[in-house]
Amino acid sequence: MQQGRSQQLFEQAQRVIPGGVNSPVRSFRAVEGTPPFIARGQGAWVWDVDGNEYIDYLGSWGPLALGHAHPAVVEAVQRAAADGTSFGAPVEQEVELAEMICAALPSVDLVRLVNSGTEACMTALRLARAYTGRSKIVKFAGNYHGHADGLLVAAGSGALTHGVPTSAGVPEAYAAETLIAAYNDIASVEGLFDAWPDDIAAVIVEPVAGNMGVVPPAEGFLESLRRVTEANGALLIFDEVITGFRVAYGGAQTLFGITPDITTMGKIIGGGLPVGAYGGRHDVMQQVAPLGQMYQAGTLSGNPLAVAAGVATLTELRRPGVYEQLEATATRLIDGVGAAFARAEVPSTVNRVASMFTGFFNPGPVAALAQVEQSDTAAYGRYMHALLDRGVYIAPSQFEAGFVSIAHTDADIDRTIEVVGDALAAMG
Ligand code: HOZ
Repeated sequence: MQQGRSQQLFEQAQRVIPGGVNSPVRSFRAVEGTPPFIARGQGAWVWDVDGNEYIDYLGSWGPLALGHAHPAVVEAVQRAAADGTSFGAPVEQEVELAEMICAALPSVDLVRLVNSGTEACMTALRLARAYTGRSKIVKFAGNYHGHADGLLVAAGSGALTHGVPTSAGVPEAYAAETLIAAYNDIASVEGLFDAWPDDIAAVIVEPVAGNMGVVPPAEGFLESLRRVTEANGALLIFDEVITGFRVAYGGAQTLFGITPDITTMGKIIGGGLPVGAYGGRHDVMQQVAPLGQMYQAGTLSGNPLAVAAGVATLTELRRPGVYEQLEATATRLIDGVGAAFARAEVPSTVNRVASMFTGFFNPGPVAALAQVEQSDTAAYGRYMHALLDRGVYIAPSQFEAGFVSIAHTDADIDRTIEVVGDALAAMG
């Protein structure tokens, strides 16, 4: 695989951007090597600046359920751009996107659009604190809700990958407001409520963990969270930044039949442009300025290009048969990859929920962070590079999710399975 131009750009980038990247997980530090600089994408494929082509399972970390450069999204963005890129004033299409979100998510009566999942989660905490008058938050070790101070405590994703689950620069007093529970362990949550019965404003959870690799919720875990939060006067926040419109059109709350108090979103609702959102019940959302006293604002919130991409994406996703297609594609992939690992006699566990998945170098089961952390990350790194060399792009970290889109064809999947077999054989 040629990497001359990527190598040159990476060196150039490191002179002006910390680590040469604008988000740490892109740096390839966990798997070593040079990240390919991507020149373009089409459907399920991306091409780098050296002309290498890859079948893409990163999907920009989740937003691209339609694949790259879907014609409906491209046309919507081009049309919006021609009319002006930002006004700092209401536009018609933000109403349309908000209506689509409220119609899809049973728990959301009102929704506020922001610019990223980080912003959505950060604000959801402030909202829960404003609503309850309490200060503490419960989060789960290995869950990741973006990089706001109170959420970078025992965090997953890049924070886990790069060994800084609790970031430097977060004041101790502030981190102390974040209580840590164990994912899929309801007793750990109950213990925190026993210790701080009147202080916990909310429990925030990834209903399907995606940021320590995919870990599905254990049977009854989400139901128990709903019960325990309600019994203790705390709010339940579902971080559906990854799962929203991904595991079902109505997100994980529809898939599992749970009604959270607040939902955060991002990724798919922006169709690949920067969008986040938080929403919930009327009485909770009444706290948000200008209706209430909880302040949150943004120059580019509800940006016309971003909401146009979001509306186009959701319009495509709500067509009949789309989620069945995603399910079939993901099943074909995971069955084939699982068989290749079995043939190669490499101990592995593949966790999958709908079109999101992670293959762990771990005999399993992988149902908790402690088990995730027992995975062979060095083997993952070798595997990831062996795939990359053969034209398949997966996340450059064991602790992330992979995604299929409606653009992945059976031929793409079969090619991938063949490549996985070759890669495992080459690894020895
Ligand atoms: N939530 C994404 C990773 N799991 C964000 C990607 C990034 O950190 O760049």
